[in-house]
Amino acid sequence: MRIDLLSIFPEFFDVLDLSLIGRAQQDGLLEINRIQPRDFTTDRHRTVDSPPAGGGAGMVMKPEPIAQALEHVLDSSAGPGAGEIDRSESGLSESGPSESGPSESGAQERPVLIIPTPSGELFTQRAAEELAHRQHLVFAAGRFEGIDQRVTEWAQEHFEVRPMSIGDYVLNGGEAAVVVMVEAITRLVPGVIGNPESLDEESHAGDGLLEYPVYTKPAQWRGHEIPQVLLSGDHGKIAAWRREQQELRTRKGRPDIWARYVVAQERESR
Ligand code: 6GU
Repeated sequence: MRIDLLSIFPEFFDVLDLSLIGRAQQDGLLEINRIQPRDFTTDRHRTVDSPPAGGGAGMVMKPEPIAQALEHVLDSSAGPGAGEIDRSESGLSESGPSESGPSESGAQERPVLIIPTPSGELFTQRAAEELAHRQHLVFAAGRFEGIDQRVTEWAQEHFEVRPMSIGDYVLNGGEAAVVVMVEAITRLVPGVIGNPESLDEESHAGDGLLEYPVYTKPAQWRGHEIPQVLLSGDHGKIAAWRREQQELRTRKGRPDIWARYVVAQERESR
């Protein structure tokens, strides 16, 4: 998987060189590039921002440096023989494993351009799973009050554009959200995580329930005990207890997820 990260603070993404994602880059499973939009300015101050049209507080990111940075990404992703931009329909519908990789014609699928913004579609585990199947992701992080809206319109000619939010709160810029999304997506890419079975049991995976509590030795610790069932060796009982804990946690902590789960269960039993 190739990932390009546009930001006026490219060092923000140095954390992606650590741990599992760093290892995956070394192993050639991931290629992560950082692009500085200031490198595509022509004035002495390398200006990337300008006051909002119509007035108001703060500054807006100018469209041209970002568009040129994105064109640079497109130029460097055009494979051998790819003389022009692929305008095929690939990637317009929900993506899946069948749509990833070069299409039957040999044409490259359109890259996905994710624009982090609190006004975007909510980034969920489902979105992460979908994006983990794609060949090429580009993230364009804005600072200030955001990026000139015309970048989003223009970019649709070349990318599958997805404005996305990681939750209902406001960050100073898109960079922290990009780190969150890249981590959630890349850990689903085959080979990035050593033991893929651990992915099945996590919160928000499969049926959407929160994960069960975990314990390790010693059996007694500062007056707190491991639940007896986990020491019983009875795998059926252990599985039932874990399921019960998942349901308890979800019902108490996330009534929104619980309501969806109950509806899905009722539908299944009909
Ligand atoms: Cl993706 N960007 C910014 N700036 N703030 C956010 C966000 C993204 N998601 C939630 N808050």
